Amino acid sequence: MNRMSTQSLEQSAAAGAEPLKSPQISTVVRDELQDVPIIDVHTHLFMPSLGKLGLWGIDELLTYHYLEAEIFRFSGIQPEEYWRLTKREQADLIWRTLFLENAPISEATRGVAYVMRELGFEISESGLREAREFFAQQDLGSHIGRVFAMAGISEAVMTNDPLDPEEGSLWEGGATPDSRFRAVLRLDRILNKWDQHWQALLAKGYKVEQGLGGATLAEVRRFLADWCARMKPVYMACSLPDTFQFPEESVRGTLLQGGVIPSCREHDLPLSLMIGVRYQVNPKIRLAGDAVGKADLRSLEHLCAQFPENRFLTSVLSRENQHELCVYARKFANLMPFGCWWFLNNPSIVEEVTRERLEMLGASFIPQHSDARVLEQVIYKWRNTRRTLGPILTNTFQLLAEDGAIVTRVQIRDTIQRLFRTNFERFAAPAQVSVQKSAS
Ligand code: RAT
Ligand code: ZN
Repeated sequence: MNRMSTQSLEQSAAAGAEPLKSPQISTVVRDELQDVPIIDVHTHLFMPSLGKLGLWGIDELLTYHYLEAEIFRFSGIQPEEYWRLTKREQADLIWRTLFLENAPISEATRGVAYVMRELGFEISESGLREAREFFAQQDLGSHIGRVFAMAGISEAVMTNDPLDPEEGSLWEGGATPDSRFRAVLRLDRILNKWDQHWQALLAKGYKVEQGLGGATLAEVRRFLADWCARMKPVYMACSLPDTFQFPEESVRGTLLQGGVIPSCREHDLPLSLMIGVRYQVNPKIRLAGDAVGKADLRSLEHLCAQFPENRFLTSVLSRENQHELCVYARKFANLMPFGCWWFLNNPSIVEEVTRERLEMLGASFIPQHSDARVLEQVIYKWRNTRRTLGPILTNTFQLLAEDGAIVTRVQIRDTIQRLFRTNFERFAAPAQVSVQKSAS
């Protein structure tokens, strides 16, 4: 329950404007972090009308690829053998090995242990059985509402691939929107795997050529325009390898420059670049088989400088690239760093990266996204983010107070709102935000 509703607005405004003493700051930060309704700016969750694409429940939590990476380290099972098991058998094996025979101390296992506890189940043989019974009884629509409330998020931004045959046809059939979910036009198949996917565009009536000749770029823009109309995305997005370069004489370089970047301008959408994946260094373990590499962020410099009217949301996977990303954000206001992505989403690294960002950028970045693939993961991922960020923000405001500035609840609240909501809202849709402001 939001504490604001229990106080009169005048009282709370007056109370919020009082100078805080240094020891009060940690309580205020903790409360404000608890109250902010977070926009989760990048997930792999799906609204209910996208059917089976949306994963939820204990068997999905246990077979998350972050945990699959760990099962091969703790059990002697070979990948070929693991993939032959049913999902339930895989979940049984992971439960037994990573939770009962070993202490679940990694970030990914500790997260599941927390979700189990929050839902009232033990880490035991019977705990798994009871959790399965519980999930079998849930109605998805209301379960989503409860999970979002437990996580403290108001909206989850999805990852929507128009060329995924299952997903694409659901959208084409008119998937019912859900105000708790926002769409994102994900372009990996087009930008990274054009040779395997250009014919899917051709089959849908877009006159594209494999060699990008003729009207290909205009037709790619028409394809994107049609999907913007259908999905109403909040941004377009692509993950990119550590070897990513821009400008580059390559299919991706040409499609970016002549297709995607102008299309983002035309529809007034940011482009999200997630840079630094070394795809499939171990294909045998499937989704868990990607790794990380340090990227050359001059590509980002060139994009931001060459296209000042475009906006780039950016997450970089390598720890070594984080400082450089902050430096570029200081040079280019059309660059918005976001999240501690994938292998970075561990408290030790989130702490380091967030401190660096606060020191270099103030509150002008988006500290985290969940990347949740299974609904209930938002419960632990956002809890952990709040827990790690509380002391960092407290320290930031305590230093400010020690340096003689007046620190108030209002100031702390505004900062937290910026970090977890308004930086994204403004960056994703600056026109809408200014319309709302002038109307109020
Ligand atoms: O974190 C993950 O789950 C990765 O497998 C990727 O999906 C990554 O987040 C991405 O969006 O490409
Ligand atoms: Zn992701």
